[in-house]
Amino acid sequence: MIYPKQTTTRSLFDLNGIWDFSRELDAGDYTQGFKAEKQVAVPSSYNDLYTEEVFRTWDKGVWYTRSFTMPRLLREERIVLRFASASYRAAVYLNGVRLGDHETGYTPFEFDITDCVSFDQENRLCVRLDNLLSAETIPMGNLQNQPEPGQFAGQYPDTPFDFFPYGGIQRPVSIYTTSKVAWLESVVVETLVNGADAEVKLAGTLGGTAAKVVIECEETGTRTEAEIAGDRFSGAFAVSDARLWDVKQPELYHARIQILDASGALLDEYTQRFGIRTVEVTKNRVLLNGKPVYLQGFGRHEDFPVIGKGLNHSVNIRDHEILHWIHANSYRTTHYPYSEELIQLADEQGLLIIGETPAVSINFDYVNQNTLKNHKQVLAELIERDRNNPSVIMWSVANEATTDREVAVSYFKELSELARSMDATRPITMVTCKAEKDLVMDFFDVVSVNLYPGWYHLPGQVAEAKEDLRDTLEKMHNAFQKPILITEFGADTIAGLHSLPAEQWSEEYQTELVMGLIEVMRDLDYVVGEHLWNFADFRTAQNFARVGGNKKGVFTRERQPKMLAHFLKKMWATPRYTSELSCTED
Ligand code: BDP
Repeated sequence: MIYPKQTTTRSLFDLNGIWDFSRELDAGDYTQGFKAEKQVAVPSSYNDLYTEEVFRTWDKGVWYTRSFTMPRLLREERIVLRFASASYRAAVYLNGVRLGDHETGYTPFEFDITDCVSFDQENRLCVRLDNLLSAETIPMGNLQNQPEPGQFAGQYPDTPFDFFPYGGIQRPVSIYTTSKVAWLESVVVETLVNGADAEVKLAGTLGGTAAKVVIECEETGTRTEAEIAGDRFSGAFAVSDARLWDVKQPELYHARIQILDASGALLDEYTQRFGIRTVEVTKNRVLLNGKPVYLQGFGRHEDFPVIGKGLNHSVNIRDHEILHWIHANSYRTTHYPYSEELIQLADEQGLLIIGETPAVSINFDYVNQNTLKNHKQVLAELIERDRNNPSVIMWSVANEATTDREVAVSYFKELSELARSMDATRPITMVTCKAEKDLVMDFFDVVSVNLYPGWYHLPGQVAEAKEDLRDTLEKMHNAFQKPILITEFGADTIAGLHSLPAEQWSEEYQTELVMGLIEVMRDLDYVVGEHLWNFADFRTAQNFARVGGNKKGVFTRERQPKMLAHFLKKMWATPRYTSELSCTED
């Protein structure tokens, strides 16, 4: 699947805006339309739009509907309906016909509606969603509030993770058209750097019957004819004096793919953007284009007042703006794939992304074959979606699974093999909370770890927390002999709460603890980065340990800095490795 675009051969229009909405309150037929309870915005989470509690935590069936008309001039085209995501489980009906289903909430899916869309009358689109998490869903939920200690027991709604389980059509819905004769289905761009030059390989799949595929590189002017074998095509071209993509100079290239018929007439045209860069991991460094880069940044959430996890371009722009202001160079898409538009912004603005699946808090007391099946599917969908984005430098297969149990070993072996078989160009990681007791780190290139000394243990004791951190990291390094990325550490902090001496929840404590822990990390050569938890405060499920959400943000939920932000900005202004300076000055 490719990102939907308007091109010289493709039309694109969106179905965003106001839809009708109802909870599924009875066994009646909702597939051809229904009496609306409410109106709803697309894209948006529905949970925080209304005033009644019952809508906020409703995870059973909900229905979305709207109508649309198709312009007759598109009658001869192939028509595709695309959802960038729908949380968690979707069933889609067009004019009463079930088009199909999708499970997991953060990856795109689409349906060819050429045969059931009408050009003579209004079309009725109905979508059933439910957000019922279980032992088999990714992420898990409704474990009878018995996740293991530390996995947020006793919350409402009942999830083993703390962020609010928002639901709804949270990303755009669109219709795009292609020729019926032949079209581009998918494309993978891989680049190989040889000295100053690069080789660019494109491979993909075609729909319909194409006679010829031509690939043109806009920047170099190269034009090559691809080979076609069945529904697959492949081609390659060279770029001399390649301009490498990096954080300060995010150079992008464009491959125009043209699909022609036997007479040479253009059937489909699509431009795929890509970057040329390498990522490698050595025993104590992450290398971008052969030069060490220390990852400084955050774990975060797609989360904002009212819209929940709904795509909002203004919030995306603001987030990247303040990431640059504070001199962050990277973030992890905790704990699920973020919008395609945000990853594209990272490509354009030079931020390094660790792309994570929605597998947060997998608990092996509950895992079964379906959990693994769904986990594999969503990992594959993430890699397929974001593999052409140069900003994505690593895949994170999961966050905080109970990986201190033997049963976790074969499970993560399979997942790591899947990731490597799909993408040999990026390192992979898995984020542990089991420190040196983790049993699955053999399968991963970078050891990522979440550690909360000074918060969940050793509260209020910064000096002891620093010693504890050093001790844990040394044990982990002895056990795994791999580079370690600290993917989470921090302290809940109420903006505006001050205390001298520093005490938990105050801005002084967050600053003192975080800066102290970073001092330890920077003293250990095998630590390859510091990602704070969290970029901004975010909404959580209800729980006695959360006051109006998770407050570990360095920024408030409204994206204003807490005191710590100014200290980080000062420290992060100077790259950790001197070679990073040359990396950006080349
Ligand atoms: C970690 C989780 C993260 C939580 C964080 C916290 O990975 O999702 O929000 O703890 O407790 O365990 O703040």
